[in-house]
Amino acid sequence: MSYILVTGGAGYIGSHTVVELVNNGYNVVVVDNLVNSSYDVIVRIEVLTRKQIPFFKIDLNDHDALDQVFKLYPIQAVLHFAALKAVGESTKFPLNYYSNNVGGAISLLKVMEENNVKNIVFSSSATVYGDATRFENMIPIPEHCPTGPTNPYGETKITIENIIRDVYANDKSWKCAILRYFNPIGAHPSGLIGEDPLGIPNNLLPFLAQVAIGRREKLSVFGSDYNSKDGTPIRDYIHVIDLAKGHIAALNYLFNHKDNGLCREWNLGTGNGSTVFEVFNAFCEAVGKKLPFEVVGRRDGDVLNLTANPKRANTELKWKAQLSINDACKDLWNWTTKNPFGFQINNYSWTKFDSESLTNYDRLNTVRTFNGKFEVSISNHGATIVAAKLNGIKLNLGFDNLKGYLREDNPFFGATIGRVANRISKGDLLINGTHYQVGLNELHRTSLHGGTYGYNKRTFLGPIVKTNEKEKETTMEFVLIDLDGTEGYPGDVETKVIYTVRDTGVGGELGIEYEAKLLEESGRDSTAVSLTNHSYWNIGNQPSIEGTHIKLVSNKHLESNPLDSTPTGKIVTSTDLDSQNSAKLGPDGPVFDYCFVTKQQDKLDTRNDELRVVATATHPKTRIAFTTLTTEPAFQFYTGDGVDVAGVFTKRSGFCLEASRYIYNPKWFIPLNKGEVYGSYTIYRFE
Ligand code: UPG
Repeated sequence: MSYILVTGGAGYIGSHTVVELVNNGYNVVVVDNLVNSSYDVIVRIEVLTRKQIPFFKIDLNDHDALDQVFKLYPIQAVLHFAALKAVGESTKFPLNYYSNNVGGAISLLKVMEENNVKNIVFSSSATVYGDATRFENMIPIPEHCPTGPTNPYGETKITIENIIRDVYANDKSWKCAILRYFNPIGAHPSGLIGEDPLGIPNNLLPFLAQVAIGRREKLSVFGSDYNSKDGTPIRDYIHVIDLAKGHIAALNYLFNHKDNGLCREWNLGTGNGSTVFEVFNAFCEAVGKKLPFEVVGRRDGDVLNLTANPKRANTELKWKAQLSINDACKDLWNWTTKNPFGFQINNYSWTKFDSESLTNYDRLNTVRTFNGKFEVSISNHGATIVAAKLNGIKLNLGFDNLKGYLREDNPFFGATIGRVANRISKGDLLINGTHYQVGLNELHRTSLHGGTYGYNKRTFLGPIVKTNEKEKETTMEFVLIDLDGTEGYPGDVETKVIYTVRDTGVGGELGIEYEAKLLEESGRDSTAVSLTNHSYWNIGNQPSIEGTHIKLVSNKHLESNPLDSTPTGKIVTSTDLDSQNSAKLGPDGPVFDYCFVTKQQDKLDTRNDELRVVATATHPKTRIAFTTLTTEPAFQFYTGDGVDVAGVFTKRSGFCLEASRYIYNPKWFIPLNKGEVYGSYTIYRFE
């Protein structure tokens, strides 16, 4: 297995290229120093591509750290994006630009040479041409146009080009593609990744997007006295997806160039020039309103026309830009409305959850409500609720790190339970007339909580974090692709777990939405899905649940088979609840481990059903009121009598209220068929 190393893969163009690489079957490893980008970009690429992306926070000038990556992964080629890129800033901090861009490139090339990796695609810029209108007949600009950058940023780009040319001149086995980008715009059509400039944007479209979303007052048009049809300068705007595809074309060109090395420059542009007003109008159309602007004086260093002649790339790389400015404006507006503040979310943070791992696949993701009272931490491992706290009081049982969750005696603390929650007698699952043997993991030959390798043991992708200030809520969306045959379950299933941390004024609440679909690719017509969360709650701020008052909405529960706790098919009345359906939990009893039913199980997606209170609990010591609301027809109430986590937790240190489906029985089971959606919504509220 070989890898493409992408430097600056968390940046604007780098991230879109990583997606294209993965879509084209390449394995990718990303290094980025994150000075001008965010790790959340990588998380979103993972969700978008459904693949884990190895990532290293490394500065290219750190030779040894970079070398380590080459030692860990068999690198076949490098796509080098990492650089500082603001023209204006480069004139103020030229040394930073030279040391970061030129120094970083030298360090990278050295490490490549030492590791005998000699394929590179370099991210250059049309800025190397400077003002091409100083020559006759050089618009549209061909690659042979003399270069002559007009700012330190441009100088760094031409210097790196020269270094690469010298490296090749000395060793003709190198294969080097130098790509000169014109003006990249737009975003990924999914709205998951896009440009997220820090501070005040320098470039036209990012600035306009901030005007449209209300972060800036109006656009300043830098001069309307140029010699163009409307007086504004002309640029060759290219959709970032087209640009990303140009890198795949260049990479394939290098790989297909078998006999000897090469070093060659290619322009990546559309060949069409557009004025500032033309782009402005296209964006206003995408937004659906006229945006405010003012014509001001010319900007220093701006030139009349930078339009590419892209013929060399068209013929040699067999690549041609396909998307229009209108496409780019639509995608940019989609990205902006979905992420008004880009990747910056103040009440979200993450730390590594697996301290021994080199990668960041296992993280602990924490969101705090705007009122600061309620905080929830979720791990990628099992999309597990690791900690929930109200005013600093811990409300659930859990461990501090991944190791705890991997313990044999971990009783599913806080985990997402799937593919089918609870027990399946003999692991015999009957779906539309076909029997499936699913993973057995209990003494009495039952399948419990998805078997030995249930959802609780998987690393989920995500979270995609979004915040909605008006609703005072922040969501974390996790995704898992559960492959056909895992633990005996048929079909590839995509499961989304969306946690919402919401401010309720006096306290906070945690919403859990489940959504699952059978993926077409797996070629199966139906499967089984039944999801829940296995949190153990303790609202008394003490080791035991003793003293908790609990009141349930129903006293009817499924009768369970005394041998293996699977349902007999009958519904019976609880003998442990009083006439109000309530109970006071003592040190040893009453013991509950029943699936209480509140309504008929009659649909696969309950999310549009009424969100009903199914249980309330209070504790005299903390006076915390804990309410469970759900759209689901049942919930397992378990007083945790089987908990025995040696040295950490004993029986009755937490209780479970797992909103769910009825425990599996062919009598009432509803399969998930192709094209259908499984869904549910549950809220745990603490006040
Ligand atoms: N413009 C405005 N108002 C703004 C920003 C820009 O009128 O607030 C105009 C600007 O005068 C220019 C056009 O919009 O005519 C495009 O400007 P901008 O988006 O800043 O791009 P360029 O100045 O063309 O530079 C970009 C990159 C640079 C790259 C170059 C290659 O910033 O790194 O080398 O494109 O063409």
